[in-house]
Amino acid sequence: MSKSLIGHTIIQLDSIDSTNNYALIEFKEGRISSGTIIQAKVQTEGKGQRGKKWSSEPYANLILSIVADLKQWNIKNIISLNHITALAIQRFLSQYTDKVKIKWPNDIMINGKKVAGILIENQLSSQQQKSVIGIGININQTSFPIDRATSLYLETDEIYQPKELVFELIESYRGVLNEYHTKGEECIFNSFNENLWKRREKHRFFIADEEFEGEVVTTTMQGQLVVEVEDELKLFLNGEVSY
Ligand code: BT5
Repeated sequence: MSKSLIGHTIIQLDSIDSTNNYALIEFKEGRISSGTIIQAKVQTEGKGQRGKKWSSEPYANLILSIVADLKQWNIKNIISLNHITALAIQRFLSQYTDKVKIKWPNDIMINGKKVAGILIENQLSSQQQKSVIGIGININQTSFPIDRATSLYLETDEIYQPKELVFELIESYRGVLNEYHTKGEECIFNSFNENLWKRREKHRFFIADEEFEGEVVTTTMQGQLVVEVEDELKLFLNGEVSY
């Protein structure tokens, strides 16, 4: 059933400012249907969360956006899209290397370094629930202008073809979507939490300049991170704490 939900159409672009921007416009105008994937070889103005940037060397990496009509995908809570996407990437990368973890709220880490990021942008109204799921995965890039970044190549010593890997990512995504539909949102939510980076490990957290030690316990269906600090559970919203 889920085969038709995602990846029935893949549009390959040579160069674009942002696959998310392109997908948002095309989806809004009705020129592409739910499940279509926009992949780019070069992205010049990649977006991260809250005005941040995603930088990706030309031709080296997986840069794509998936458009989804949440009614067609039968997704009840929009946060599940986050869980499904993170797990799909985590499982896809775990075919090549271990220690792949999900760093709340939207990063994928290998050995403590960021290998992938997710940017979900929604067009919600009473009539429609459309989402654009942007995914950037570092594949063959060898050096980064930022700390704590890595690629599949750096972790496995092998070069990959992003054009071929996209099919494996789609397979992984279909598997997780299918699990969501057969086993339910709680099962996906639990898997997301089981794979959290630094879960039940002592770690340093920051709120602006204030530093404290704590342990990631879980996340909530409202999207908060639950951290145990000196025997107390504290809840943080996206952007409130860094670690
Ligand atoms: C993200 O934001 O991680 C979301 C990234 C989503 C990128 C995809 S690519 C296809 C689609 N089209 C778009 O325009 N975007 C999506 P955030 O959690 O805010 O992280 C951004 C931060 O990650 C930056 O401020 C850098 O510190 C770091 N960063 C930037 N490029 C990176 C890279 N290639 N690898 C690792 N870290 C990176």
